[in-house]
Amino acid sequence: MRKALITGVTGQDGSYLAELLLEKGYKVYGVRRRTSTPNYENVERIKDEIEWISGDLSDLSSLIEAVNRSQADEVYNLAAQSFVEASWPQPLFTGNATAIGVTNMLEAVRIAKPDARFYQASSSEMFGKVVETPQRETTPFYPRSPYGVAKVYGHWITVNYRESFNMFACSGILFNHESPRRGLEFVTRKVTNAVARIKLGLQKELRMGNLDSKRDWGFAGDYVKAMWLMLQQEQPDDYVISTGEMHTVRELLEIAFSYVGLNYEDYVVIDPKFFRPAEVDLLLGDCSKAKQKLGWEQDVSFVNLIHMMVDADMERNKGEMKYSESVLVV
Ligand code: NDP
Ligand code: GDR
Repeated sequence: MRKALITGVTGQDGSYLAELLLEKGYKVYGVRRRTSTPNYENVERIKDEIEWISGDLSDLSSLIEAVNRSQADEVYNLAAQSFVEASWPQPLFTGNATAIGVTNMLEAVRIAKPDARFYQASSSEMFGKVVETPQRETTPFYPRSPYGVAKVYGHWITVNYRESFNMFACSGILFNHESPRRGLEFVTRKVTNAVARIKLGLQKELRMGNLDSKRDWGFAGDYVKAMWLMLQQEQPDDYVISTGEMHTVRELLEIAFSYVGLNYEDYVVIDPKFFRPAEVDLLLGDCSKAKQKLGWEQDVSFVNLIHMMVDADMERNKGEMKYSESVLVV
Protein backbone atom coordinates (compact mmCIF):
# COMPACT_ATOMS: atom_id res chain seq x y z
CA MET A 1 0.00 0.00 0.00
CA ARG A 2 1.46 3.37 -1.01
CA LYS A 3 1.64 6.02 1.69
CA ALA A 4 1.16 9.77 1.33
CA LEU A 5 1.69 12.59 3.80
CA ILE A 6 -0.26 15.81 3.26
CA THR A 7 0.30 19.14 5.02
CA GLY A 8 -2.67 21.53 4.79
CA VAL A 9 -5.06 18.58 4.56
CA THR A 10 -7.89 20.49 6.28
CA GLY A 11 -7.77 23.17 3.57
CA GLN A 12 -9.53 23.22 0.22
CA ASP A 13 -6.89 21.40 -1.84
CA GLY A 14 -5.78 19.06 0.94
CA SER A 15 -9.30 17.69 1.34
CA TYR A 16 -9.76 17.00 -2.40
CA LEU A 17 -6.28 15.48 -2.64
CA ALA A 18 -6.87 13.21 0.38
CA GLU A 19 -10.12 11.97 -1.22
CA LEU A 20 -8.32 11.27 -4.50
CA LEU A 21 -5.49 9.37 -2.82
CA LEU A 22 -7.86 7.33 -0.64
CA GLU A 23 -9.80 6.38 -3.78
CA LYS A 24 -6.52 5.23 -5.30
CA GLY A 25 -5.87 2.98 -2.31
CA TYR A 26 -3.23 5.09 -0.53
CA LYS A 27 -2.78 5.18 3.21
CA VAL A 28 -3.11 8.92 3.93
CA TYR A 29 -1.39 10.72 6.79
CA GLY A 30 -2.50 14.28 7.50
CA VAL A 31 -0.48 16.92 9.33
CA ARG A 32 -2.81 19.02 11.45
CA ARG A 33 -1.75 22.05 13.44
CA ARG A 34 -3.13 22.58 16.88
CA THR A 35 -6.01 25.11 17.02
CA SER A 36 -8.31 26.01 19.93
CA THR A 37 -11.33 24.96 17.88
CA PRO A 38 -10.47 22.20 15.40
CA ASN A 39 -12.04 22.63 11.96
CA TYR A 40 -12.71 19.42 10.05
CA GLU A 41 -15.46 20.81 7.80
CA ASN A 42 -13.69 19.99 4.51
CA VAL A 43 -12.62 16.49 5.59
CA GLU A 44 -15.72 15.51 7.58
CA ARG A 45 -16.54 12.60 5.23
CA ILE A 46 -13.03 11.08 5.34
CA LYS A 47 -11.88 12.17 8.81
CA ASP A 48 -11.69 8.63 10.18
CA GLU A 49 -9.78 7.31 7.15
CA ILE A 50 -6.90 9.75 7.65
CA GLU A 51 -4.16 9.05 10.16
CA TRP A 52 -3.66 12.37 11.92
CA ILE A 53 -0.25 13.67 12.97
CA SER A 54 0.14 16.82 14.98
CA GLY A 55 2.58 19.30 13.41
CA ASP A 56 3.20 22.85 12.29
CA LEU A 57 5.21 24.18 9.35
CA SER A 58 7.14 26.42 11.74
CA ASP A 59 8.20 23.48 13.92
CA LEU A 60 10.88 21.36 12.25
CA SER A 61 10.94 18.58 14.83
CA SER A 62 7.20 17.96 14.44
CA LEU A 63 7.69 17.67 10.65
CA ILE A 64 10.61 15.25 11.01
CA GLU A 65 8.42 13.17 13.30
CA ALA A 66 5.56 13.28 10.73
CA VAL A 67 7.80 12.08 7.88
CA ASN A 68 9.44 9.49 10.11
CA ARG A 69 6.17 8.09 11.40
CA SER A 70 4.44 7.97 8.05
CA GLN A 71 7.46 6.75 6.03
CA ALA A 72 5.52 8.30 3.17
CA ASP A 73 6.34 7.53 -0.46
CA GLU A 74 4.83 10.87 -1.47
CA VAL A 75 4.80 14.12 0.51
CA TYR A 76 2.46 16.94 -0.55
CA ASN A 77 3.28 20.30 1.02
CA LEU A 78 0.02 22.24 0.72
CA ALA A 79 0.04 24.10 4.05
CA ALA A 80 0.53 27.87 3.91
CA GLN A 81 -0.87 31.22 4.96
CA SER A 82 -2.68 31.31 1.63
CA PHE A 83 -4.72 34.53 1.68
CA VAL A 84 -2.87 37.23 -0.30
CA GLU A 85 -4.69 40.13 1.41
CA ALA A 86 -3.64 38.91 4.87
CA SER A 87 0.01 38.85 3.87
CA TRP A 88 0.39 42.67 4.11
CA PRO A 89 -0.77 42.96 7.73
CA GLN A 90 1.03 39.67 8.61
CA PRO A 91 4.20 39.61 6.46
CA LEU A 92 6.42 37.82 8.97
CA PHE A 93 3.92 35.11 9.82
CA THR A 94 3.36 34.65 6.07
CA GLY A 95 7.10 34.40 5.49
CA ASN A 96 7.52 31.87 8.30
CA ALA A 97 4.76 29.56 7.10
CA THR A 98 4.74 30.07 3.32
CA ALA A 99 8.50 30.50 2.71
CA ILE A 100 10.60 29.08 5.57
CA GLY A 101 7.96 26.38 6.17
CA VAL A 102 8.90 24.89 2.79
CA THR A 103 12.55 24.56 3.83
CA ASN A 104 11.42 22.98 7.09
CA MET A 105 9.38 20.44 5.16
CA LEU A 106 12.20 19.74 2.68
CA GLU A 107 14.63 19.32 5.57
CA ALA A 108 12.26 16.87 7.25
CA VAL A 109 12.13 14.80 4.05
CA ARG A 110 15.90 15.04 3.48
CA ILE A 111 16.58 13.87 7.04
CA ALA A 112 13.84 11.27 7.56
CA LYS A 113 12.98 9.88 4.08
CA PRO A 114 15.16 11.34 1.33
CA ASP A 115 13.76 9.03 -1.36
CA ALA A 116 10.19 10.30 -0.83
CA ARG A 117 8.68 12.22 -3.72
CA PHE A 118 7.88 15.83 -2.79
CA TYR A 119 5.25 18.23 -4.14
CA GLN A 120 5.40 21.98 -3.41
CA ALA A 121 2.28 24.12 -3.84
CA SER A 122 3.68 27.02 -5.85
CA SER A 123 1.44 29.74 -7.21
CA SER A 124 0.66 31.96 -10.18
CA GLU A 125 0.98 34.85 -7.68
CA MET A 126 4.73 34.48 -8.31
CA PHE A 127 4.16 36.03 -11.78
CA GLY A 128 2.52 39.07 -10.14
CA LYS A 129 3.11 42.09 -12.36
CA VAL A 130 3.35 39.83 -15.36
CA VAL A 131 6.20 40.27 -17.83
CA GLU A 132 4.56 38.12 -20.53
CA THR A 133 1.09 36.74 -21.28
CA PRO A 134 0.19 33.93 -21.08
CA GLN A 135 2.48 32.88 -18.24
CA ARG A 136 4.36 29.60 -18.54
CA GLU A 137 7.11 27.71 -16.66
CA THR A 138 9.82 29.94 -18.19
CA THR A 139 8.13 33.29 -17.44
CA PRO A 140 10.23 35.35 -14.97
CA PHE A 141 8.67 36.05 -11.56
CA TYR A 142 7.63 39.51 -10.32
CA PRO A 143 5.66 38.96 -7.09
CA ARG A 144 3.43 41.78 -5.83
CA SER A 145 2.66 40.79 -2.22
CA PRO A 146 4.49 39.34 0.80
CA TYR A 147 2.60 36.13 -0.05
CA GLY A 148 3.91 36.13 -3.63
CA VAL A 149 7.45 36.82 -2.43
CA ALA A 150 7.21 33.94 0.06
CA LYS A 151 5.97 31.59 -2.70
CA VAL A 152 8.93 32.54 -4.92
CA TYR A 153 11.25 31.51 -2.07
CA GLY A 154 9.34 28.22 -1.63
CA HIS A 155 9.55 27.56 -5.35
CA TRP A 156 13.31 28.13 -5.64
CA ILE A 157 14.19 26.22 -2.48
CA THR A 158 12.30 23.24 -3.92
CA VAL A 159 14.25 23.51 -7.19
CA ASN A 160 17.44 23.90 -5.16
CA TYR A 161 16.86 20.75 -3.08
CA ARG A 162 16.19 18.84 -6.28
CA GLU A 163 19.46 20.05 -7.77
CA SER A 164 21.55 19.92 -4.56
CA PHE A 165 20.40 16.64 -3.03
CA ASN A 166 18.99 14.87 -6.06
CA MET A 167 15.59 14.78 -4.39
CA PHE A 168 12.44 14.00 -6.39
CA ALA A 169 10.99 17.46 -5.72
CA CYS A 170 8.35 19.05 -7.97
CA SER A 171 6.76 22.43 -7.93
CA GLY A 172 3.25 22.87 -9.28
CA ILE A 173 2.64 26.47 -10.37
CA LEU A 174 -1.12 26.46 -9.96
CA PHE A 175 -3.38 29.28 -11.08
CA ASN A 176 -6.46 30.16 -8.96
CA HIS A 177 -8.68 27.18 -8.31
CA GLU A 178 -11.95 27.23 -6.43
CA SER A 179 -14.75 25.03 -5.14
CA PRO A 180 -17.58 24.96 -2.59
CA ARG A 181 -14.79 24.31 -0.05
CA ARG A 182 -12.97 27.57 -0.81
CA GLY A 183 -12.45 29.84 2.21
CA LEU A 184 -15.18 32.52 2.52
CA GLU A 185 -12.70 35.41 2.20
CA PHE A 186 -11.55 34.54 -1.35
CA VAL A 187 -13.37 36.42 -4.07
CA THR A 188 -15.27 33.55 -5.77
CA ARG A 189 -16.66 32.14 -2.55
CA LYS A 190 -17.32 35.58 -1.10
CA VAL A 191 -19.47 36.27 -4.19
CA THR A 192 -21.29 32.92 -4.38
CA ASN A 193 -22.05 32.95 -0.65
CA ALA A 194 -23.35 36.53 -0.86
CA VAL A 195 -25.49 35.67 -3.91
CA ALA A 196 -27.12 32.84 -1.96
CA ARG A 197 -27.66 34.99 1.12
CA ILE A 198 -29.10 37.92 -0.88
CA LYS A 199 -31.45 35.56 -2.75
CA LEU A 200 -32.60 34.09 0.59
CA GLY A 201 -33.11 37.52 2.13
CA LEU A 202 -30.26 37.15 4.64
CA GLN A 203 -28.01 39.93 3.24
CA LYS A 204 -28.70 43.24 1.50
CA GLU A 205 -25.46 44.23 -0.21
CA LEU A 206 -22.02 42.95 -1.16
CA ARG A 207 -18.94 45.09 -0.54
CA MET A 208 -16.15 44.45 -3.05
CA GLY A 209 -12.71 45.69 -4.12
CA ASN A 210 -11.21 45.81 -7.62
CA LEU A 211 -13.74 44.49 -10.16
CA ASP A 212 -11.37 44.91 -13.12
CA SER A 213 -8.84 42.38 -11.93
CA LYS A 214 -8.59 39.31 -14.19
CA ARG A 215 -7.91 35.73 -13.15
CA ASP A 216 -7.62 32.26 -14.69
CA TRP A 217 -10.02 30.31 -12.46
CA GLY A 218 -10.36 26.50 -12.44
CA PHE A 219 -11.91 23.79 -10.24
CA ALA A 220 -9.83 22.53 -7.29
CA GLY A 221 -11.00 18.93 -7.82
CA ASP A 222 -9.38 18.98 -11.29
CA TYR A 223 -6.17 20.60 -10.04
CA VAL A 224 -5.31 18.02 -7.33
CA LYS A 225 -5.20 15.38 -10.07
CA ALA A 226 -2.30 17.31 -11.60
CA MET A 227 -0.43 17.26 -8.26
CA TRP A 228 -0.65 13.48 -8.16
CA LEU A 229 0.36 13.13 -11.82
CA MET A 230 3.52 15.21 -11.25
CA LEU A 231 4.74 12.72 -8.65
CA GLN A 232 4.09 9.72 -10.94
CA GLN A 233 6.55 10.84 -13.66
CA GLU A 234 10.01 9.36 -14.22
CA GLN A 235 11.73 12.69 -13.60
CA PRO A 236 10.85 15.51 -11.20
CA ASP A 237 9.88 18.77 -12.91
CA ASP A 238 7.82 21.96 -12.53
CA TYR A 239 4.49 22.51 -14.27
CA VAL A 240 1.98 25.32 -14.79
CA ILE A 241 -1.62 24.23 -14.17
CA SER A 242 -4.34 26.56 -15.48
CA THR A 243 -7.41 26.71 -17.72
CA GLY A 244 -6.03 29.14 -20.32
CA GLU A 245 -9.18 31.27 -19.92
CA MET A 246 -9.33 34.62 -18.18
CA HIS A 247 -12.30 36.46 -16.62
CA THR A 248 -12.73 39.70 -14.70
CA VAL A 249 -14.18 39.85 -11.19
CA ARG A 250 -17.05 41.76 -12.83
CA GLU A 251 -17.81 38.76 -15.09
CA LEU A 252 -17.74 36.52 -12.03
CA LEU A 253 -20.39 38.80 -10.44
CA GLU A 254 -22.54 38.79 -13.59
CA ILE A 255 -22.49 34.99 -13.86
CA ALA A 256 -23.18 34.35 -10.17
CA PHE A 257 -25.99 36.92 -9.72
CA SER A 258 -27.73 36.19 -13.03
CA TYR A 259 -27.80 32.47 -12.18
CA VAL A 260 -30.37 33.25 -9.45
CA GLY A 261 -32.15 35.91 -11.54
CA LEU A 262 -30.52 38.99 -9.97
CA ASN A 263 -28.53 41.95 -11.36
CA TYR A 264 -25.23 42.43 -9.51
CA GLU A 265 -25.35 46.22 -10.06
CA ASP A 266 -28.32 46.42 -7.67
CA TYR A 267 -26.31 44.94 -4.78
CA VAL A 268 -22.56 45.50 -5.19
CA VAL A 269 -20.92 48.42 -3.38
CA ILE A 270 -17.27 49.29 -4.02
CA ASP A 271 -15.39 49.55 -0.75
CA PRO A 272 -11.79 50.85 -0.91
CA LYS A 273 -11.04 48.69 2.14
CA PHE A 274 -10.73 45.75 -0.28
CA PHE A 275 -8.22 47.43 -2.63
CA ARG A 276 -4.74 45.95 -2.23
CA PRO A 277 -1.54 47.97 -1.70
CA ALA A 278 -0.18 46.39 -4.92
CA GLU A 279 -2.52 44.52 -7.25
CA VAL A 280 -1.94 41.62 -9.65
CA ASP A 281 -3.96 42.95 -12.60
CA LEU A 282 -4.14 39.79 -14.67
CA LEU A 283 -3.13 36.16 -14.67
CA LEU A 284 -3.50 33.78 -17.59
CA GLY A 285 -1.72 30.44 -17.68
CA ASP A 286 -0.34 28.36 -20.53
CA CYS A 287 -0.45 24.76 -19.31
CA SER A 288 0.57 23.08 -22.59
CA LYS A 289 3.54 21.37 -20.90
CA ALA A 290 1.23 19.70 -18.34
CA LYS A 291 -1.23 18.70 -21.07
CA GLN A 292 1.51 17.18 -23.17
CA LYS A 293 3.69 15.52 -20.50
CA LEU A 294 1.16 14.67 -17.77
CA GLY A 295 -1.86 14.17 -20.01
CA TRP A 296 -3.73 16.51 -17.63
CA GLU A 297 -7.06 18.07 -18.66
CA GLN A 298 -9.63 20.13 -16.78
CA ASP A 299 -13.22 18.88 -16.59
CA VAL A 300 -15.20 21.75 -15.06
CA SER A 301 -15.68 25.01 -16.98
CA PHE A 302 -15.68 28.45 -15.30
CA VAL A 303 -19.45 28.93 -15.64
CA ASN A 304 -20.19 25.43 -14.28
CA LEU A 305 -17.78 26.03 -11.40
CA ILE A 306 -19.56 29.25 -10.35
CA HIS A 307 -22.98 27.60 -10.69
CA MET A 308 -21.77 24.64 -8.59
CA MET A 309 -20.58 27.04 -5.89
CA VAL A 310 -23.82 29.07 -5.87
CA ASP A 311 -25.84 25.84 -5.62
CA ALA A 312 -23.74 24.63 -2.68
CA ASP A 313 -24.02 27.98 -0.89
CA MET A 314 -27.80 28.04 -1.42
CA GLU A 315 -28.07 24.61 0.21
CA ARG A 316 -25.76 25.49 3.09
CA ASN A 317 -27.50 28.78 3.87
CA LYS A 318 -30.95 27.15 3.66
CA GLY A 319 -29.72 24.50 6.10
CA GLU A 320 -28.52 27.18 8.50
CA MET A 321 -31.87 29.02 8.21
CA LYS A 322 -33.76 25.83 9.08
CA TYR A 323 -31.45 25.26 12.03
CA SER A 324 -31.94 28.78 13.44
CA GLU A 325 -35.74 28.52 12.93
CA SER A 326 -35.78 25.25 14.90
CA VAL A 327 -33.71 26.87 17.66
CA LEU A 328 -36.21 29.77 17.79
CA VAL A 329 -39.17 27.35 18.03
CA VAL A 330 -37.49 25.46 20.91
P1 NDP B 1 -6.24 26.77 2.33
O1 NDP B 1 -6.03 28.13 2.92
O2 NDP B 1 -7.63 26.30 2.09
O3 NDP B 1 -5.51 25.68 3.26
C1 NDP B 1 -4.31 25.94 3.90
C2 NDP B 1 -3.98 24.81 4.84
O4 NDP B 1 -2.72 25.05 5.46
C3 NDP B 1 -4.99 24.59 5.97
O5 NDP B 1 -5.15 23.20 6.18
C4 NDP B 1 -4.27 25.21 7.16
O6 NDP B 1 -4.66 24.66 8.40
C5 NDP B 1 -2.84 24.81 6.85
N1 NDP B 1 -1.83 25.61 7.54
C6 NDP B 1 -1.69 26.96 7.52
N2 NDP B 1 -0.63 27.34 8.25
C7 NDP B 1 -0.08 26.20 8.74
C8 NDP B 1 1.04 25.93 9.56
N3 NDP B 1 1.83 26.90 10.05
N4 NDP B 1 1.33 24.63 9.87
C9 NDP B 1 0.54 23.62 9.40
N5 NDP B 1 -0.54 23.82 8.63
C10 NDP B 1 -0.84 25.10 8.30
O7 NDP B 1 -5.39 26.74 0.97
P2 NDP B 1 -5.69 25.97 -0.41
O8 NDP B 1 -6.13 24.61 -0.12
O9 NDP B 1 -6.52 26.85 -1.29
O10 NDP B 1 -4.24 25.96 -1.08
C11 NDP B 1 -3.31 24.91 -0.80
C12 NDP B 1 -1.91 25.39 -1.12
O11 NDP B 1 -1.82 25.76 -2.49
C13 NDP B 1 -1.45 26.61 -0.34
O12 NDP B 1 -0.06 26.50 -0.13
C14 NDP B 1 -1.71 27.76 -1.29
O13 NDP B 1 -0.86 28.87 -1.00
C15 NDP B 1 -1.38 27.11 -2.61
N6 NDP B 1 -2.05 27.63 -3.78
C16 NDP B 1 -3.41 27.72 -3.79
C17 NDP B 1 -4.07 28.14 -4.93
C18 NDP B 1 -5.55 28.25 -4.98
O14 NDP B 1 -6.05 28.92 -5.91
N7 NDP B 1 -6.29 27.64 -4.07
C19 NDP B 1 -3.31 28.50 -6.16
C20 NDP B 1 -1.88 28.30 -6.02
C21 NDP B 1 -1.29 27.88 -4.89
P3 NDP B 1 -5.95 25.20 9.24
O15 NDP B 1 -7.12 24.40 8.72
O16 NDP B 1 -5.57 24.90 10.63
O17 NDP B 1 -6.05 26.67 8.95
P1 GDR C 1 -5.86 35.75 -5.12
O1 GDR C 1 -7.36 35.38 -4.74
O2 GDR C 1 -5.39 36.97 -4.42
O3 GDR C 1 -5.76 35.73 -6.61
O4 GDR C 1 -5.05 34.50 -4.50
P2 GDR C 1 -8.59 36.25 -4.22
O5 GDR C 1 -9.79 35.45 -4.52
O6 GDR C 1 -8.40 36.71 -2.82
O7 GDR C 1 -8.55 37.57 -5.14
C1 GDR C 1 -8.69 37.51 -6.55
C2 GDR C 1 -8.85 38.91 -7.13
O8 GDR C 1 -10.12 39.44 -6.76
C3 GDR C 1 -9.95 40.80 -6.39
N1 GDR C 1 -11.03 41.23 -5.49
C4 GDR C 1 -11.28 40.72 -4.27
N2 GDR C 1 -10.67 39.72 -3.59
C5 GDR C 1 -11.16 39.38 -2.37
N3 GDR C 1 -10.60 38.36 -1.70
N4 GDR C 1 -12.21 40.06 -1.82
C6 GDR C 1 -12.85 41.10 -2.46
O9 GDR C 1 -13.79 41.70 -1.95
C7 GDR C 1 -12.36 41.43 -3.76
N5 GDR C 1 -12.73 42.36 -4.68
C8 GDR C 1 -11.92 42.22 -5.73
C9 GDR C 1 -8.58 40.83 -5.73
O10 GDR C 1 -8.10 42.16 -5.63
C10 GDR C 1 -7.80 39.93 -6.65
O11 GDR C 1 -7.33 40.66 -7.74
C11 GDR C 1 -5.54 33.17 -4.61
C12 GDR C 1 -5.09 32.40 -3.34
O12 GDR C 1 -5.70 31.12 -3.34
C13 GDR C 1 -3.59 32.21 -3.31
O13 GDR C 1 -3.24 31.33 -2.22
C14 GDR C 1 -3.16 31.57 -4.65
O14 GDR C 1 -1.76 31.39 -4.65
C15 GDR C 1 -3.61 32.44 -5.81
O15 GDR C 1 -5.02 32.55 -5.77
C16 GDR C 1 -3.21 31.83 -7.15
